Amino acid sequence: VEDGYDLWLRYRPLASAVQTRLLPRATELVVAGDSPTMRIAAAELERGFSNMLGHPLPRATAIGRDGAILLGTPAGSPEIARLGLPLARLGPEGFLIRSMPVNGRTTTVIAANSDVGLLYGAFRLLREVETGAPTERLDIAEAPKVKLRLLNHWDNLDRTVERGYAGFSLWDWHKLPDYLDPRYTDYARANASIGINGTVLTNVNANADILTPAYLEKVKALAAVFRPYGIRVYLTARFSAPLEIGGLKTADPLDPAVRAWWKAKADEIYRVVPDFGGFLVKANSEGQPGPQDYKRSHADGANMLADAVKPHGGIVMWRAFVYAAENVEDRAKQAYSEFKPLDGTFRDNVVVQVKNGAIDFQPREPFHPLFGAMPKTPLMMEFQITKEYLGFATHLAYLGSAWEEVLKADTYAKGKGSTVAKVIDGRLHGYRMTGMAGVANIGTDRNWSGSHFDQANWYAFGRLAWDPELSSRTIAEEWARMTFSTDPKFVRPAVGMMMASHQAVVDYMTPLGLHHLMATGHHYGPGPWVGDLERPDWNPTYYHRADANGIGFDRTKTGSDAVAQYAPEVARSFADPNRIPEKDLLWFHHLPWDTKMASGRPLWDELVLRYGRGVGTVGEMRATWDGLRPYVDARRFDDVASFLAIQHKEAAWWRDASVAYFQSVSGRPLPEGAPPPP
Ligand code: GCW
Repeated sequence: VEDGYDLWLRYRPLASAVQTRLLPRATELVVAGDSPTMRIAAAELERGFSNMLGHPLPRATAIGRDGAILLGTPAGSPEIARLGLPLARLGPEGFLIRSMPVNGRTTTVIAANSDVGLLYGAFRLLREVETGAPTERLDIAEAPKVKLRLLNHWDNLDRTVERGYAGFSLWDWHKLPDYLDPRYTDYARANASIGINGTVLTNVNANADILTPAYLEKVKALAAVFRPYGIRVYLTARFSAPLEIGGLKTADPLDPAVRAWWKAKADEIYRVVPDFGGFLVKANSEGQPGPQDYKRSHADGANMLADAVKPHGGIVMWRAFVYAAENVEDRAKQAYSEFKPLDGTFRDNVVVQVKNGAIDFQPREPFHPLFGAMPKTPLMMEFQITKEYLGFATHLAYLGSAWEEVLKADTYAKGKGSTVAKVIDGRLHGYRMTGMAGVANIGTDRNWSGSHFDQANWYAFGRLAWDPELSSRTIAEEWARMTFSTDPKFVRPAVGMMMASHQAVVDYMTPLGLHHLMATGHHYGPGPWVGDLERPDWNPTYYHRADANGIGFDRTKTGSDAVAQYAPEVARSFADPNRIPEKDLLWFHHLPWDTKMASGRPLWDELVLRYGRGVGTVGEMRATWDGLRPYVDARRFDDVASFLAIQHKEAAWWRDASVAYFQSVSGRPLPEGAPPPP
């Protein structure tokens, strides 16, 4: 049965018409050279083509027939070197695919500067075929625009996954290092197919035990599985580890004994895993230990770890997601306040990892004010693939479009056109290191991501990390074609549904710039009323500030003045209720219920109708999916249909609870066209 395990790498048999067209271009495979990575690339081509063509792709040692596929690097093969292909500008991970005569035979050449480039090229050629692209005259040259393309697993050592909705952690620590679950290989393969080149195995709310010898042996075993797929392993470092596993009395980053401990720990790790990538650190945030416990700065902490891994070529990814209960400043301002003054003080092997928005992966957030504000410190993007605030695995929300919106946002840091994408790919400030991290949505569920459509978010993350300027629609099309069907009668409606899905969730959860209205703690379902009083910033009323007069968080001069953290052009437009895009309105403004909206309606009416619109869109998504039954296998069709039914029911729950609550505050009647109260 089709249970989703194969992800987008299904390689279903092609229609016979397509096969006849393709056959002359896939007659034999010549692999010029040998290495574990090349063997994987070759096996993938054999698996893909034989499944799609219905007959094996024979191996040959030299090109003897028209329609050969030739794979190799100029360094490893004189035959490839002789072709004189323009590979220099493709870097260590790029590739070239070209239809050209070799030895007088029509050939598809996959060439690269490294073996992993060949693997990426092999996956790319297969994608062309799988998506039904014409393969007669190929001339593709590609290189990733971002260097670090990483998954962040919030996986605990007991195999629970923080904010994970797809089962338990894939890492079976108990059976490692001696038993290697074949799933580790499948995981590496799936990631390599979309260009992901690193994985942080452990939760940012870190457990120091991962750094003990017994666990490092297990990490070594995983690293060995991932290595030929071009994937490096990283770990989270608990800042207080010197106390917990080192027997020290302090973790002060300026203390010589602490510095020596981390240096020795890094040396030890690199003895076990020579190509270890480095550390990811969450410090002084949500109660985690950090340098501020010793009155030191984030730079002091990051630099100490950076010094420890530097001799081995390692890096430190230091998270900017910081906020503290004691801090009375608007939570949205805290990361900028703490990090902006540190610009230029970090070691050259430190990257600061910044969430897309200033609060916390809300259904929609304006871009984080740090982007564009730290020209001397490489910033990498952190997106959340797992849908903590977007209905977990059951609600369909394609995040490609949400991420595209952030990447296209203009920071104006160097005038118009200074997009977040250009910050991330390093062009704007000339960053020496570039990166994008995605908090993984992967677990032991058979379909990996908890739902079939959540696989699209893993896929889209990889594609955008490779090229932050890709269109999310194009990515959705690729994914839908590979995962389900190339039939335009399927692809068009399915992609339409995906592209509308994120806005639908925003509408029924947090329209018009509202945020953090989820039930406290688990974040599933509505809870705009008073929540966890332990900390004001865990309480939804802190964010919406609704009262009899109006709603929204005033972040202009008259309020927290968070707008001032943006470049003047952006700040001016955000600060002006008439210029700010309506989608961000209540993020920055507290407005009377009567405020006239673009539609001409008062804010109150608009808010209620947006809630209704979100539910309506989910209804349309269900109808669309119903019409796609002929193109989808029964199992996956039913899975998706059941989840859409859950989403529809819960979208109405969100609408009804939210409208009822806000009405209890505003005291206003429901506008015409609103559904009657339940
Ligand atoms: O989104 C919040 C989550 C926490 C998470 C934290 C973070 C890992 O609710 O579960 O902790 O962000 O990003 O550090």
